[in-house]
Amino acid sequence: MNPADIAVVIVGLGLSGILGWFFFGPKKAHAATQLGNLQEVTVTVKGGYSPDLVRVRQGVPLRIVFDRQESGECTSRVVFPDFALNRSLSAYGQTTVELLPDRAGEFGFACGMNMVHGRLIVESSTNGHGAPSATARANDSSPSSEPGGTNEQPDEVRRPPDGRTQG
Ligand SMILES: [Cu+2]
Repeated sequence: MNPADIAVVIVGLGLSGILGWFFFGPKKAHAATQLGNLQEVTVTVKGGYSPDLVRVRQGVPLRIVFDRQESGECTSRVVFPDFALNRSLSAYGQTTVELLPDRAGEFGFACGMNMVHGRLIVESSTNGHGAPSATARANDSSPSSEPGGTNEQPDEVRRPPDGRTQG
């Protein structure tokens, strides 16, 4: 074997490694960006969802901006069955979808025909012994300075009625 042959073998091995990783390696989930008491991710819609695997935190309102770079019927709708959410996506535009991932686990989403798919991986916010995340606590003043104010957040904390009067 001369050096050129050895180089060819090494390149070949490297290429097979890359191909093997590409097809059989672990799929890397894209983590949503944490913005205080909100997490956001942009998903490009073009023949599929990119990223199609999104890692989010449990209990933090999630905003998904679907950037749809195509027209046509297939991806004109996105459906999150587990969140009872069904939204039409405008062609060549961005559509914002908001939901609260209140349960940990994996939840699929798909086009209206259930042909193209993506998944949300909701990670439990409590690791082990239930300490609430420090960032969520620090941002107690929720950033509700948006015009319109159509944020739907289940933030009503009911206090038990005060049954006692002072006498
Ligand atoms: Cu479709």
